[in-house]
Amino acid sequence: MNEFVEAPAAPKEETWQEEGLKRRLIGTSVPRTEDERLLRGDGRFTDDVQFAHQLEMAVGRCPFPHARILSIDFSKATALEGVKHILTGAQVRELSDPLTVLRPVPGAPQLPYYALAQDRATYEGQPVVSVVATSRALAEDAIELVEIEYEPLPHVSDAIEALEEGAPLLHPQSLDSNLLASNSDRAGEPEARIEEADVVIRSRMRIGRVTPLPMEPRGVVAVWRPGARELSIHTSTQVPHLVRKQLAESLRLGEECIRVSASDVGGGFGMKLGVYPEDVLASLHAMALRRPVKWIEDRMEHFRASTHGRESIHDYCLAADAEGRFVAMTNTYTTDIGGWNSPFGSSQLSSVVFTGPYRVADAAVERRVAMTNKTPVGAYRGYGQPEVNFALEVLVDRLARRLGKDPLALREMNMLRPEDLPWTVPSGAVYDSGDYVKTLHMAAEAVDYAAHRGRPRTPRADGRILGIGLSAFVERTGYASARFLANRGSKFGAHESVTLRANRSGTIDLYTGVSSIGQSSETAFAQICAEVLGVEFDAVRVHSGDTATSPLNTGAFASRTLIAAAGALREAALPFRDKTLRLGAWALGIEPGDAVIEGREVRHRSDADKRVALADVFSRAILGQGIPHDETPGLETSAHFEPPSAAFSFGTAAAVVAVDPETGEFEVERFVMVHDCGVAVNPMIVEGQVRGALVQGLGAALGEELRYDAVTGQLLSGSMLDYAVPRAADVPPIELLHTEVPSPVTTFGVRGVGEVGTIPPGAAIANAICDALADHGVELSALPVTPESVWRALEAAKAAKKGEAA
Ligand code: SMO
Repeated sequence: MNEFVEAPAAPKEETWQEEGLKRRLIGTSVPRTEDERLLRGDGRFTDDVQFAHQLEMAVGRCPFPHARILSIDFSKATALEGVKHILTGAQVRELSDPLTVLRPVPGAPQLPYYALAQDRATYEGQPVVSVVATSRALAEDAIELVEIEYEPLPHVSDAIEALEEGAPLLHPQSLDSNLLASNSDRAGEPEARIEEADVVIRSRMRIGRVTPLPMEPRGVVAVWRPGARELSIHTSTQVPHLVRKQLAESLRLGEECIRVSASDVGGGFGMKLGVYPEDVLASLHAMALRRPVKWIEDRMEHFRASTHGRESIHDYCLAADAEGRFVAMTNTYTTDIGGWNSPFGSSQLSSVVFTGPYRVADAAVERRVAMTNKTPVGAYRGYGQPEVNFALEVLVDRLARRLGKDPLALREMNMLRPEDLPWTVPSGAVYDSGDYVKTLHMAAEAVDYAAHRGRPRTPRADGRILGIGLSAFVERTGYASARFLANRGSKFGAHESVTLRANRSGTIDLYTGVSSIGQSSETAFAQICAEVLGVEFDAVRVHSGDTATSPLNTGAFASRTLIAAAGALREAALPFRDKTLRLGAWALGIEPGDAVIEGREVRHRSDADKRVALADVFSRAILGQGIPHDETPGLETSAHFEPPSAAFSFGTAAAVVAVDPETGEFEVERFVMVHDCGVAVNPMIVEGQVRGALVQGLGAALGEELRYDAVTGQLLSGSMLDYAVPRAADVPPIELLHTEVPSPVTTFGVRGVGEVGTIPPGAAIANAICDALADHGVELSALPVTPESVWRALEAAKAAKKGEAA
């Protein structure tokens, strides 16, 4: 059992009544504040930021998966007119320190990942040289003229092979194998239970490598004012304050010298979590040249230069008694982290939720982090949770077939009940609350599961067989306490923070370090703030993602922003409200207890004639005029809030798939998602978040995959021509249903919702296909699921049957 246990779920205080909140805005589909500017083309993305005298950077990248750099000759490039500055690995080493990791893998050494490769590059796409010129095109021309002599070295692309004896070593100076680290968690005696079990299902499940693929690629504009000692960075990031910290470390500057701002961010999905080599390079060039330097990642670069996601191999064991009761579960998994430790490190969430929504007391998990000669893998929406959901939920159906049980009944029998919660899983995480079985039944009902189970699996007129698949999940949203993170070496906290400031126009400025990445935090924060203050929604203006104006915070990831920010908003708004009431009451000559804020006024609770405009009250505070003698001037509050624990969202998805038993072709005819994010602050935003993530989950389930050539180690699907991201017409119809069990560990009972949709699609679809083809004996063990993989599984099943017959 892990010694670092999260705080157990505390009983929820009755926030609503206690504070006289009316639930006027929380729970309402207020139109998004962000849409006005985005739909008018008035968004401001990194490439929209322009400075006078700005120069542009291009990066030369290693074309091999693994190579020694013998020499770099840039004399021809320097001679090109318009070329201003060139950096190579040797200079970078003199001027900066290696990139740091925000969440190091416990037990892993710090690898010397410099912004440019030193003597060796360990993945295709690793930056080797950077050039700044008067235009991007010129900088790219100059890169072509840099002569780099490489000696290609033996490489390893497969994570399992990388851990075998004799595999080429990636970082012999720091590691004597390609195992970066391994960690395990356990509870009870799973091995003994497996010995005694009636049925044991063991399988290797493979999750393909994918790319998060935000619409806006990465980008950075660096401006250095030497006289002011101020480095100003505009960048497309989820975590401005964390990028500032990491840049300070690599550039050997004090944090006070760096300002990081993100305006609109065109999607992050986990990939924009922390500093990348190009951020350091643009800064070094800007500091050397004393001119603004911009770098915008192009789409071809993006496929190699930005972190990938998911690739992992899970060796699961699921043991049950004859009735189908789970008696033990183990998962030993290898996760591929690529050629260097990524800025965010490798996910631990596969280890946290590997037992899913099930009651299993004897369980063990082991994570092995393997290094391969491929682009580093980092966080990607759901970050470890879609991976184990696929593996476990496919095996639950396999167990049902083995036992001749109904997959729905098997799940229901094993699911944790509301009264079992809070429930501590082997990693020490605590599932806070929820009704898992209810979502299972809702999903089954929505797809008419009962009628389907009674029907024989015969082909329809079009030759296709219908199957139904379920996938149930529990998702960690938010983080456990800072104490929990500290014990695992994390370099960030678990809190969120806001500052509220009154304006003389009777409005409120709200400052947050959370950047606006499409999650609609500007709208949701204004809703909560206005709700607590009693003002109108549009009286609150949210200012996002600038380290110079916002209190220190954590950032937008791990479905965590609202989990923590809801508390910070409440704790900043309550004293703000109280002071407004005191000053308003003083102006009206009434008792503060009789004053209320309504719309743009402070009024007497029952005497409508006694009213004063908020603009007047706020002006008094700002000027220090016309306020009680014992009050200080000013009206501004800040709060930092850390929830006692993470909140776990949950739900069930169901897919109806029609499969051709000859060709393996299939179509997802229906896809139902039932989920619970606790109290929905804005149901329309929730729906948008779930749909968006479902599309990413469906993409990874149905065809997206970054494949590397087995011989050359080169990325084969590294462009939009080769990478099968779904288009609108490829997405099956999606039906959404919700339940609303408030979380006892968060303010207002919210749970996170940004990532949940990525989790269940793979297993639901694979299970539906295996259900349709159950009479053929087809089993699936890998993502993505494609007509080819189904056809191969059909052929394998045929061959196995023939073997049995012979
Ligand atoms: S994968 Mo996320 O942005 O924590």
